[in-house]
Amino acid sequence: AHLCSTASPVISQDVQVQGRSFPRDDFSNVTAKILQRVGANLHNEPHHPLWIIKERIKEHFYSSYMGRWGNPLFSVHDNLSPVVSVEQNFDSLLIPPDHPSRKRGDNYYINRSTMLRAHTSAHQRELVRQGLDAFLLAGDVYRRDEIDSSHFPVFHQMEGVRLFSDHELFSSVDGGQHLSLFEDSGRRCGQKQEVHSLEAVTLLQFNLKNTLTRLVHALFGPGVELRWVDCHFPFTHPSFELEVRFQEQWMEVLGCGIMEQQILNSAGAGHKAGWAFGLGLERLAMILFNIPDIRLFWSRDPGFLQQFRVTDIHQPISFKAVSRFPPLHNDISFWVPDSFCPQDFFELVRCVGGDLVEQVTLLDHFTHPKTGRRSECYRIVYRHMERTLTQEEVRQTHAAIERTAESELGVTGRY
Ligand code: FA5
Ligand code: MG
Repeated sequence: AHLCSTASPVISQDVQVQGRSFPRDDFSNVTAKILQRVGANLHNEPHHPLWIIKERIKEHFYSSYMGRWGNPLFSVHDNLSPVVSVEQNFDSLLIPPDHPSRKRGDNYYINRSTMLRAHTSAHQRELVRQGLDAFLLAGDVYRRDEIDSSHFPVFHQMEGVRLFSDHELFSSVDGGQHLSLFEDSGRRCGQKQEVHSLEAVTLLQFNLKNTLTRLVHALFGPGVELRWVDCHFPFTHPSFELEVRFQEQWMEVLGCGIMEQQILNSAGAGHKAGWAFGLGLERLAMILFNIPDIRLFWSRDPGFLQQFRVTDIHQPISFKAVSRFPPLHNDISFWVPDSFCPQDFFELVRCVGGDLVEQVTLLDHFTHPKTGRRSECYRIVYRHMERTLTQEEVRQTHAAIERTAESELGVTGRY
């Protein structure tokens, strides 16, 4: 009877998404709550803060990068369906079969072969295959992630890709006509892939970081503090993350890197090399408009949305940081079965607690020395975005979470 079948999906019915029907199997874990958000396309809703940030990024790229005929260099795509094949989301990006990012617990699978995309990178190969050399792609993405003020199971990313031929990359360099993107006897190392020349990677990386630094300065002004962090993605090498200082903390806003050549080869662009990035639109909008909680992007409250009704996207938005209503918290501890995974519990909390839940954190865990049984304790922080919650409301929701965790996840309460 419950909307949220995390542990035991109903095997009988098909999964319906966007008027299409998919057979359910043992991998299906997408919930009705999540499916309701498919098609909301907040990034395409005029005046929504995610739309404004998308439009500002588009404008920046349109006005800063011209093609040979004075046309915008980057084409923009924002209407690709979030329903993708598992092959697109992972294999096409060289993500190995046993890679942790494929875990059923971390993704929304429609079934074993189809899923809600976990990142906009899922479309890199198809757009390169279409012959595009420079594009931006915005869309909704879905992850069973942790729960806090900067993570939400549905969020929005913008992907950017730019490819260069030998000539395009080296023509502006003195003596560049003698340089080449590729090198025969190269070796993979921290700096580069085996097939790339060091000159090519140096210029590509400079172009990538310069492009993104200019974007961040265009969005936030020259005073913004940012830093580059080395990291790893299976589809780029070398790879970096960009962090921006926000409310006394470093907030990760994007991942990027030099595209793995094998992806370009398989997309029919083997004579070019390029970079890619994927940025979080919510994260940038939170910094720009000083929005304290990621759930606010789903608010239908006119008091919130009204503030973004500007006639020109560049008009400064005097967003009054919404006054936050006080939080209430309540802890829950239980014995967990061996099959237990925290993401299943997070999903259940999302289903039962809805948008009242601001954060779930693991407070404590221990293993009984004699029985070997494992116990975990989570703190759930409740806060309504538009009013003060009552103790009674929280108590009822919390009790419902306890009951559902017992019946659906097989945990034994210690309350
Ligand atoms: C990726 O998704 C890579 N596809 C990015 C990429 C693209 C790398 C192209 C290289 C080349 P990551 O999982 O770090 O990486 O997510 C990218 C950004 O999405 C993050 O920096 C963050 O801004 C945002 N993000 C990630 N998870 C969430 C979430 N649960 N809620 C809101 N924003 C999120
Ligand atoms: Mg990351």
